[in-house]
Amino acid sequence: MTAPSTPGSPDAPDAPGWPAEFAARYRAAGYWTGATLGGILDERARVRPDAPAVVDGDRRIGYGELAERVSRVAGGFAALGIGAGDHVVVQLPNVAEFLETVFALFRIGALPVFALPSHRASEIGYFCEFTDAAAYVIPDVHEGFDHRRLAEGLPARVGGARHVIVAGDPGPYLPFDGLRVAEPYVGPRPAPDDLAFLQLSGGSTGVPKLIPRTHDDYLYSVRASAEICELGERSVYLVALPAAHNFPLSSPGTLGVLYAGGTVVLAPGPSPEVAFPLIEREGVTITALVPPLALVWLDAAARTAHDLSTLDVLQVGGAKFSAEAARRVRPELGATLQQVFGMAEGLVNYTRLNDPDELVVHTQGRPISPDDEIRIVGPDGAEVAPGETGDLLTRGPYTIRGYYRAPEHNAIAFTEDGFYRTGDVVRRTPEGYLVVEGRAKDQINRGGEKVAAEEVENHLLAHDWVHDVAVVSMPDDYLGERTCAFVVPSASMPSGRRLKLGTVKAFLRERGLADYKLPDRVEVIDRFPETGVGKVSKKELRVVITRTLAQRSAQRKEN
Ligand code: OOB
Repeated sequence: MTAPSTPGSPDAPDAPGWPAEFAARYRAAGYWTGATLGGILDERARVRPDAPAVVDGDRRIGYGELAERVSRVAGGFAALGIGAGDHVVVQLPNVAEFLETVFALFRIGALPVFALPSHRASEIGYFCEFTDAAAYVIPDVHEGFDHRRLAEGLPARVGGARHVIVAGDPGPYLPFDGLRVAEPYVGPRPAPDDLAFLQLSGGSTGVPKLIPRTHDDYLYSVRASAEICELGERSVYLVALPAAHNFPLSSPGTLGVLYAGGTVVLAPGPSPEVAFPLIEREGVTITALVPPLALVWLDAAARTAHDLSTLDVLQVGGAKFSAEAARRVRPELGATLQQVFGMAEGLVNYTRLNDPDELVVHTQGRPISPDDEIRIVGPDGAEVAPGETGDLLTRGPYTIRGYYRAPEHNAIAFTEDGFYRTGDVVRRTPEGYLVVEGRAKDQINRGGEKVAAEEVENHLLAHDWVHDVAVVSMPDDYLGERTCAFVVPSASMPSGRRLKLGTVKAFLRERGLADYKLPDRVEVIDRFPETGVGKVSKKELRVVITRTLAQRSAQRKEN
């Protein structure tokens, strides 16, 4: 065993790094260049200060102005006592303050913990507590939800978020604008091998896992992604998905576009009604969607009066995009499709822009880096024959070696020699492209939104009427998969009563679970089918629910 490298961060023991020999190799190969994510902006602000960096509604911010703002916001955070190595839970939608916050934290070496706007008290409370967050940054009201209300419970409950900072009307909290009045920050910068932020894992466990990424490793994936997507100063990227997600953040996303000197257009939502006018107005050249949204866009494109002709590239990823839908992209949207199969833990695969249609339609791309090591293994852990399907394991210059503060889980999720067990079932084509065939992890991929079955099950077990529960995926034409909760009722359930979907949802909402994790269906069952070794057979439950849905839909057609 070689000793892990020890990034300069005080958090290093919590976040296993790359062994020194690998780190040396990645540096020698020119992947890790010794720069930091904050440097992306500084460089552009120096070279082309007047070039447009960000568009948020009527707000247009050039590179020079963005860098200036970031420096002041960094000063504002520092004035609150937030410094290098501190964690800040960032739950902002697609607004300029998201970028200001993130770059300000990069500047001082504090770590954003990326939450999604849809997260609620259960998730946010956990992030604050687990990371001992020094601050929590939120919008006032977003999509009808008052985030200040969510913050109300936090400090008392978790004692973690010591400062709540609000973009918009602050209520009793600190106004984001108050950060801006500070003197520009002049303190030391983080080191390239320091942790840069914690990203959220889709996960398959009872509590979400946090992904520690360093400046060196993430910047490599951003730079290489920008090159693969041929980004340049003329690129205009529409952020339609939630900005904090790894796909729109770095594949190549916001960071890739800023690295290339292009323009980031922030869309308040991903619907065609919002996005199409922005594409026309701003001359958007590239954007990223999950498969269900891509379908909605394809349908809407046929009817739209908006000019979408500037759109060169449509990236689709996060969940499997069907070949039938993939084939429609060029004729119906006039854009080149790029399939993206990535994960916040690291590995990202892209189809390349000049690949033949066959590869673009039928595969999920190939890895970014020549040093992304891919192993496809069978149940015995041995590599399968070329072209056969198996579990995907990976190791490389931007794939983590362990989750944040999770030694026990890491022992399962990574092999001894540092390969990450992705939980994806894939095969590799003769050209070296991956095709995603399924999933081995206990997760529901609800149109790109990941739901860890165990997390939902744990919450449901707290319901009086629930004796046991198993959460599984069920097929869905639109989202690909939805969530079905099979429940074995407890003796406390009054006879003649039923556990209704509405009741279950209300219960989980009350417990502060994000909406996308709530089951779409509840099936009551006397006992669970079991595997040979007496475990709940989720495979069998998926067969049961698939059959039930097929019968229902046949009945509907008959009537
Ligand atoms: C992206 O990242 P996560 O962390 O939300 O989810 C990763 C998981 C993968 O392990 C896989 O199960 C699934 O999402 N997935 C796909 C896929 N892209 C992701 N499954 C089938 N086909 C695809 N094209 O989802 C993500 C991160 C960076 C770039 C793109 C997506």
